[in-house]
Amino acid sequence: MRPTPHPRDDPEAFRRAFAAEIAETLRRTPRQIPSKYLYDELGSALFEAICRLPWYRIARAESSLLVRHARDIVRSLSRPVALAELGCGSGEKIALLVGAAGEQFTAVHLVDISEAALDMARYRLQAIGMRAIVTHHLAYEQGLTRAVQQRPRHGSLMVLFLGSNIGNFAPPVAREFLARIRRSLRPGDALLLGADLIKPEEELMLAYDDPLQVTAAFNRNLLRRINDELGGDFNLEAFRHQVRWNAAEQRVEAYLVSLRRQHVVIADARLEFDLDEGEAIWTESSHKYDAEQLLREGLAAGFSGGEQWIDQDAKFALTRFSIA
Ligand code: AVI
Repeated sequence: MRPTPHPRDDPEAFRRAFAAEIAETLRRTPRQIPSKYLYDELGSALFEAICRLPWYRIARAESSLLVRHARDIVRSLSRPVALAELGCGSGEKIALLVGAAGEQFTAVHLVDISEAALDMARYRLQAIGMRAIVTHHLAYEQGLTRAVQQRPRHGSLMVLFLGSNIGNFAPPVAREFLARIRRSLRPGDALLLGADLIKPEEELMLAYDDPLQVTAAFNRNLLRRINDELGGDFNLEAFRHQVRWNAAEQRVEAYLVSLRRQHVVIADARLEFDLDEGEAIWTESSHKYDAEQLLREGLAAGFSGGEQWIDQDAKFALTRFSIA
């Protein structure tokens, strides 16, 4: 995966990469917009709101597992322990783990593409007395490389990849990503993976098509973003948010469905196309796993074993993969 330049580092390069990518994905059948573009400033705020919705249980289930099992999660790691979270966001989860583990961590590496998120995460960890905090304003893989290069010479490193972010990767990409993490670690290290599990379709529909329509706004914001940043002329009112459970692929798929026949122009992507009434643009996939399947994925990626903590009610699993 080639990383997209970050808008703050080089806005022009980011705009060009964004335009080129959607010019290609919107020509596919079905038309698509990559889900990574959901997270501009407004999209990230809407996602934070989603995490507080009663129907979207991932964030709350994961936080309570982290607090409840923090000591067990770190117990078998070789001392001293350093942590590295890929996609730390505002640092809420790593701070919960650090606070509940009753452990002095040698360093905490925070990786995120949002500088604002990194500032917030640093502040949160400092507030609970953590001193050795290293921030990496980078995409996951580059941040992982940097954290591994700077890890303390002794002891272990536990990488955290939480929030079911793994679910937004297509399975082959997820597999390669786990293997990539494994290759950067050494015996005694671990990966803590948070992943949402398969659950009844009605629960998934409520989680991804909530009655307050926050998720619909999060999805439609993609079109607003394309209009603002790439000279698009999407009429936001002419699209509705739709989610489908694809049982064969074990994923929730999100779409923006055109409510009528319409013509769309995206000036900066040099793209014009017609949408039929009912035609859908595919914007996101959230893959759901089986708990045993997660363990198998970890073994296939080269980890030697996995221990799991599961919220059976919310159906969410934390898995710590180890390396013997
Ligand atoms: C960030 N990611 C794991 C979320 C998910 O569940 O796929 C994004 C999301 N999309 C709609 N609601 C939440």
